[in-house]
Amino acid sequence: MTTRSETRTALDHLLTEIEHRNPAQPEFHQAAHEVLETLAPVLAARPEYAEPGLVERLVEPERQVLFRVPWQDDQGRVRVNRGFRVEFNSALGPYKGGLRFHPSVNLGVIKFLGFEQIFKNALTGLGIGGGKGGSDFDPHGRSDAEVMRFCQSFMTELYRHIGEHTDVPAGDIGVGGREIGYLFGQYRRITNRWEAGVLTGKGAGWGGSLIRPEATGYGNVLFAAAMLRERGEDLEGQTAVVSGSGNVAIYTIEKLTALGANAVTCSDSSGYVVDEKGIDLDLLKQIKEVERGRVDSYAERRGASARFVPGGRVWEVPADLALPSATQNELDENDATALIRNGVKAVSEGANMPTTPEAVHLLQQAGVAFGPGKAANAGGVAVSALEMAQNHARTSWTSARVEEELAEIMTSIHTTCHETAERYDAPGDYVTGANIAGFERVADAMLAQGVI
Ligand code: NDP
Ligand code: 2IT
Repeated sequence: MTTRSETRTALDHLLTEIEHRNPAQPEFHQAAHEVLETLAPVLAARPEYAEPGLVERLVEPERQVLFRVPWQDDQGRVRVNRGFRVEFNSALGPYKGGLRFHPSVNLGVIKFLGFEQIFKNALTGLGIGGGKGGSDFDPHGRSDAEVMRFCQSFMTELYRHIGEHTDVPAGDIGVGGREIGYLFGQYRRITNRWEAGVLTGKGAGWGGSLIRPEATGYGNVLFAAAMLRERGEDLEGQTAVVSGSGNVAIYTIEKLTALGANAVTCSDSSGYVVDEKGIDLDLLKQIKEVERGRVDSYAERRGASARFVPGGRVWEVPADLALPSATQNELDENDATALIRNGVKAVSEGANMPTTPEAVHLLQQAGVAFGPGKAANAGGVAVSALEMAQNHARTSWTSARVEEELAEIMTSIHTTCHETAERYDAPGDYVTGANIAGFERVADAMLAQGVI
């Protein structure tokens, strides 16, 4: 019988080895720590999982693809970016996860995202494995023609690694409907196949699912509402701070507003906007989705209720709820301290790993309900899997049906995390609950499928 402390020592050794074998990948180390540090109770209680090799296989991607992406800018100059696709784990289904185009992308960032995706996808209860990809290409300030040429070059290599039964990419930072369109077009041209299920996040008129653009933000708000319900509260009348102003942030604000909360902030890498009257979504969508502009122009056009704070972080604005929806490590110890001082009740992660480990610890110690991204933002990938199901059946569902399924999935993820945390003596700890529940499902499949 292995004790929890023996298991913990073995996991510590493994974490040291992970750092040694994957040098200069701090985000991947952080994600591995965050998961492995919570697994001791389940490995001690279920000896079959402690089998040598299971966790070691789980932290090693099944396949990693790195490639050159040459393209020409509008002046005819040749640019060279780097492309990535990390196919992390396919025990539960084809690799599934987004593509990120952002200058900060490197192998460690893609591995952290791919690793998180394994557990997130397992939590949805659907048949999807975990993967992630992207490029250090920066779409900001690029013309549509440049973005198209980049996407075509990216797909000219990526196409040989993906497919509806193999690996199904989607969007993430810097990759939305426009990019998915260009990528799909090039895939179709190269392969001469209408293979709708090879990418998700497609346009609604050509194989995309209704509600996929909204799904991550809507799902996160539903998860936050479920956490509040556990405390006998609801969203009505709560003030919320939201970071980011992209896909996830916009639909987070939309759902918060629809459910009676007041979302008072949004941000981008230039700073944030606070709007006492609540964010005007028509204006924000116009600036971000149509004009591809910056948030300071929101403050300029909105009038007296709004102001722009250059370089600041939204967490200094007093609120009942915080929904980080921009990027990793955007909410640190100082931010957590400010949120706690202002009486925050719940933090629900729309982004992937936006809260540093120290900040998570502070929030949990202070009794704040904390929803980790792999549970709280799983609505996006869940609706991607529903898009795959619709593509496979050559049908399309109404938005009401997709929304209903999304709501059921988010409630079920919340219940699973909550019950699993209780089962492992960590009541109210959604981090432990999400990690263990996701792990159990993947580990069972890996054990059944042998050493591969
Ligand atoms: P978008 O590209 O649509 O928006 C990203 C937003 O975050 C922008 O406002 C951007 O500002 C800001 N941002 C990005 N990087 C930084 C940075 N380094 N510093 C400050 N601000 C930054 O991306 P999404 O909304 O799709 O993704 C947001 C987060 O949600 C990511 O963590 C992503 O992994 C996660 N996520 C996304 C899902 C989806 O379905 N799209 C599903 C689940 C999670 P700026 O334009 O100035 O860079
Ligand atoms: O982080 C994520 O879950 C996503 N970017 C969405 C992935 C997907 O395949 O829809």
